Amino acid sequence: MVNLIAQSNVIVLVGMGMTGQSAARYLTNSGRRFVWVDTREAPPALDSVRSQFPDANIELGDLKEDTLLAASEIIVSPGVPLSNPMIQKAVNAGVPVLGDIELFLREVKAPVIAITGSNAKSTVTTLVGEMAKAAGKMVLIGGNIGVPVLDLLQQPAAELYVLELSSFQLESVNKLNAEVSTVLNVSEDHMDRYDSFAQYYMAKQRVYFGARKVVINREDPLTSPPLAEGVQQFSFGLNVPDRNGFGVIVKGGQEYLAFEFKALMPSADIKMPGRHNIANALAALALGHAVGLPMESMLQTLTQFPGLPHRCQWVAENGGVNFYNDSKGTNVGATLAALKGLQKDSGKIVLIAGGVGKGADFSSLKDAAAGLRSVVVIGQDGAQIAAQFEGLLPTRSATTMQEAVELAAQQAEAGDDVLLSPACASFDMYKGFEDRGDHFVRVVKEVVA
Ligand code: UMA
Ligand code: ADP
Repeated sequence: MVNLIAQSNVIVLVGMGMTGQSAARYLTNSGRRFVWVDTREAPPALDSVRSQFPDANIELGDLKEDTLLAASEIIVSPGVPLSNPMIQKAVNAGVPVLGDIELFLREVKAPVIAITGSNAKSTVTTLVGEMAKAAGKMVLIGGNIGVPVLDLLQQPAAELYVLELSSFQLESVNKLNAEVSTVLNVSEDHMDRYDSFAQYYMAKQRVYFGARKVVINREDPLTSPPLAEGVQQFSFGLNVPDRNGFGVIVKGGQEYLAFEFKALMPSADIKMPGRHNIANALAALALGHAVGLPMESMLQTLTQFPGLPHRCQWVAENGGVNFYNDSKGTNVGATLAALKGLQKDSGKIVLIAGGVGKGADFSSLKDAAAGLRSVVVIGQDGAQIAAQFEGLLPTRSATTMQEAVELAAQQAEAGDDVLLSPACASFDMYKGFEDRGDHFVRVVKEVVA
């Protein structure tokens, strides 16, 4: 159907969060008119928006058909599902619906590295950014990591952009045309937004549309693009690498990172903790290699980059028990990776988990039971997690983080680890994963003091 009213040049911007505000700055700077809508009657950022954009034309509450159908384009924030019936009506009427990533791509000429995956996105994005900096490149990182991409345009142009992209952001991208794209891994997440796992997987796959090179995870077939003809393919994985592959090999009893058959450096020299971070280091090497970053400086970066806070971050040691903050473990796949990543020959893990489950199936957490001493659950969906371990392990329930840490500390034995890796979002008890992790760190420091 033809959009009869698209002759108007008024853009409709949906959402007043970080993305909406950056898009409003971008549109204002380029002298374009827009109507700014938000489906909440009182969005949290409303006062700040009104003071930053005193002339903005704002509409609050349910999306209005007249407004949407009169738009030349609708720019949606990632938190707004495209399945919203009003947005679908606009799509069916031929109004172009896009996100901030598409607007950014229209402006940018430099190569883009596009990174998605259910987990490890922020770690790999930051690490690739650090590698590029160490190689002397003018690089900017942004996207789902918390820096809206349109804000990157306010800075001097970069030689390379490294973007962390969520499935929500990818839904509204038509063709990314990245220099190199990767899906790091795919496991269930955001099942409260998607009708099926297949739909979530398809959103992730959009990162490959138009990519010149791709990086896949050899250990996760869901990361392969369906059609890779004519596209250069690199891979990573915690196994022996093949052609164009990064992996690990054992030489003289020592494990090395390797490219094809060539040993690069002992994997023990990576500063980030845990085996899952060896996989993340290999993914970053593959992405950096694909855009021509020098190997030596990339390896040097791996010996210095400590990892990000809230991702298997070491907090304290007390009586032979180490405490780790993995508050960013917000889905089952992340928690399983953290548990496997920290596993040692001696000692077990006391897991603190729970929060908002986002409709997840927690049953695969059982696969990690052998490495666990016990489980302490917190939050709204904690009981669902405890139920998985019934008859397998001791479980306890806590109503506060303080109580959870105290219970975990009591149960841990010398040589064990206490790990906060909730497999859940935090919004039942906290403002976000940082708030939850910061609280855990404070409580641990009090408890072990
Ligand atoms: N809103 C509506 N209708 C809706 C939903 C939201 O009007 O149906 C409005 C809200 O009232 C609010 C605004 O939209 O005013 C919020 O927009 P948003 O939810 O898109 O959030 P932003 O503040 O723009 O932040 C987004 C990402 N958030 C989401 O995708 C939910 C941020 O990722 C990202 O850092 C930021 O853009 C910059 O790119 C956060 C996130 O939780 C960290 N991402 C998810 C994840 O990592 O699992 C995908
Ligand atoms: P994202 O941005 O995708 O959420 P992060 O780098 O912030 O990724 O890491 C989030 C969580 O994912 C970590 O706290 C950890 O629990 C888990 N994780 C880290 N690396 C991996 C990996 N290679 N595979 C699966 N899970 C991982």
